[in-house]
Amino acid sequence: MATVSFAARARQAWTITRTELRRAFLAKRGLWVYALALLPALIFFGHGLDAKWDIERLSRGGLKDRALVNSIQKGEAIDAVKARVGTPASERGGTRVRRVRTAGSNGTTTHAIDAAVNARFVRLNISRPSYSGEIVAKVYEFEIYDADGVQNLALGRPATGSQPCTPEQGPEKAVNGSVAGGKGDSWCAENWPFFLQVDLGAARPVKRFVVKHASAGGESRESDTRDFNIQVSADGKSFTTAVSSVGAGFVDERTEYRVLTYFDGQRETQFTFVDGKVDSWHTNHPLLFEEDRTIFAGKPSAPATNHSTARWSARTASASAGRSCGVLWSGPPAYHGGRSLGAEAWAARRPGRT
Ligand SMILES: [Ca+2]
Repeated sequence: MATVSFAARARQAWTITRTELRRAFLAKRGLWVYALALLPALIFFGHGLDAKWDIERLSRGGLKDRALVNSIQKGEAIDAVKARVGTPASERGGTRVRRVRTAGSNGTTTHAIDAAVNARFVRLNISRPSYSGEIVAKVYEFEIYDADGVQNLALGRPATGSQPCTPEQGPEKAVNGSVAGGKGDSWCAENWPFFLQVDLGAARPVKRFVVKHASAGGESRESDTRDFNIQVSADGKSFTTAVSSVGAGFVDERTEYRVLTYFDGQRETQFTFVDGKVDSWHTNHPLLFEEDRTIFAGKPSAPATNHSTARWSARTASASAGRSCGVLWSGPPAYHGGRSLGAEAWAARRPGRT
């Protein structure tokens, strides 16, 4: 019986091994399993890179002492904070402009001049006919008073103006003494230039003007006249401006927002300033493996060691104590650090500032 050499056995074994490897481990249809197996590692790697870039970006402004950052209090002025804590890692902001109605205007604006002027012709010129952007001027009533302010001198006087929207909405409807009759109780015009002129019959001292805009007649406030002026004339040819006005009882309410971010090497804290004062803050750890692990495990319960438990309790206590997370971040944000977190996980990631 011929003896098979060791080398021959080894060759045979290697050939079989190679065949098996190719068939079982390197088959194309099996590659997706490796890709799937690598996925968690890729996610962690990506998160790590993301956190690293975050930390580099945040560190550019210099690291701040944690106690100093923690000392920032609600209501503190932005200049005081910068002077005390230093230049933030980032600063951004903006302005929110909200148009609000001044109380009690009711679609009516009143314009008084310092001293009465003699005028026979009074002209209302409209440069921006509405707040909505609609190019339609609507005036329900235009009233003119002298110094004692009792008698409406414009009432029932001859009026002229831009071509009306409909024959029922002529200039005379702005001096008929009422606003309650619906759209037919207003002067309406759709073509430039927008003007309404009243002839008082003779030169008279005038001192006060009242304009009742669209909403005084029950239409939308957005249809109220936005910009206009009032001119007076003795002869109907040369006019002088008596009143320049912006807005039918609206004021622009501006709110300035700034967000300063301070970084102490581990935590970034974003302070939101409203009109220059600290209003709220929010703390975030760019990289905190302990908490990440807990979140991935899906149970924000207390870790085993006493040391960790103490830290954990401190965190959850301060989180549940409702440290202001303010206007911009009220409630548990649904998205954070590149992935979605549940409410519990969010609470766990929200460490106290002390
Ligand atoms: Ca009217």
